[in-house]
Amino acid sequence: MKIDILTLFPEMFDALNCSILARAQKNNLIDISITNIRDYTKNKNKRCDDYSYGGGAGMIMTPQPLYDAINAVKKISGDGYVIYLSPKGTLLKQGKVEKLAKEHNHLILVCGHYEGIDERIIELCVDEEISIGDYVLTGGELPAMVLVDAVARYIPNVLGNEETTNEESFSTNGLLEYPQYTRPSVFMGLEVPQVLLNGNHGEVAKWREEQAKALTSKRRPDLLNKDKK
Ligand code: 4H7
Repeated sequence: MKIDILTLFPEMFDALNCSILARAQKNNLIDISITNIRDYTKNKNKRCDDYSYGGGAGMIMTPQPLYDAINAVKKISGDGYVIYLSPKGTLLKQGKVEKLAKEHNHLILVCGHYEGIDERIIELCVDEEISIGDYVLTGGELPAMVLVDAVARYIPNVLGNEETTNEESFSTNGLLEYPQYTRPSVFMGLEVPQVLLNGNHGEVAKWREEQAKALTSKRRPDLLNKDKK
């Protein structure tokens, strides 16, 4: 999977060079390129923002450098699915993450900053507008990293054996995860539930399922009897 990220703040993406995503890049399972939108401006002062037509506080990202940057990265693979991260987008869910990972081999993520981008870029270039949640951020960079991380987990061999995804929240059963414990068996006077120490796999599976169901109905009843798309 090829992922191009277009941003005015490329340094933020150093965070992708850690842990599982660093290993996935080293193993050529994902190829992440960060493009500084400012490198494409034809403005003599390298400005990439301008005032809003109609007035109002805050600056808008100017269309020319974005248009040229998007078309430049599209040329590399001949194509690419362009996603704009914005609070106005469709809410990102696990089902969408899976679909993006399986249906595309080149994603182009456009990160807006300030008050966002000129609407004509959305009209001309953007295939899909996605929000990672109902809260406001200073830029689309963190949402882009969230999307990269979530998508990468569906790319074959990105997760090692120890990290596989089968029983986790949302992935198979749409429930929240059961509580987990490791050594020691008593910590600060708190004991690990006895059923987990007995070595009875059937009992363990039953307990975990009960815990997952109880937690989900208490905390996220909206997830019960609901498809994940
Ligand atoms: C694009 C358009 C995404 C990017 C508008 C981005 C939350 C999310 C941004 C904006 C984001 C999300 C403009 C929204 C200024 C906030 C005060 C950057 N915030 N801005 N507004 N939920 N912010 O995915």
